[in-house]
Amino acid sequence: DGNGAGETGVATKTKPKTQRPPLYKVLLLNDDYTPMEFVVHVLERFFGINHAQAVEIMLTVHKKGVAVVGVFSFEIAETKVTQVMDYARRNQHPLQCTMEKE
Ligand code: TYC
Repeated sequence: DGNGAGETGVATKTKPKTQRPPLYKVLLLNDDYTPMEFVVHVLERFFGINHAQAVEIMLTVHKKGVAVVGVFSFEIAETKVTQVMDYARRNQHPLQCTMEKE
């Protein structure tokens, strides 16, 4: 069963591996045109982030170029990216949102 070194000899132990689902980081990218207030609104609306935290994250993206806005299962991350991209496009802003495996 993987917990011995044969009928005789030195005993070994194999650790049972707990299966965890892979997680995905959702990233927001900086650009020169999307208004700061729009980005703050997106963070509040689609990620449930409070106003003060949303301003902080927006400024991090503005200064550093990118920031992680949340970590989710594949399906939730994909939904967030689609929602943000659709909402930005509907409002004619070039805001980019993407995801990557953690
Ligand atoms: N750089 C934008 C500006 O100066 C603001 C901005 C912040 C845009 C974060 C996108 O993900 C972003 N208006």
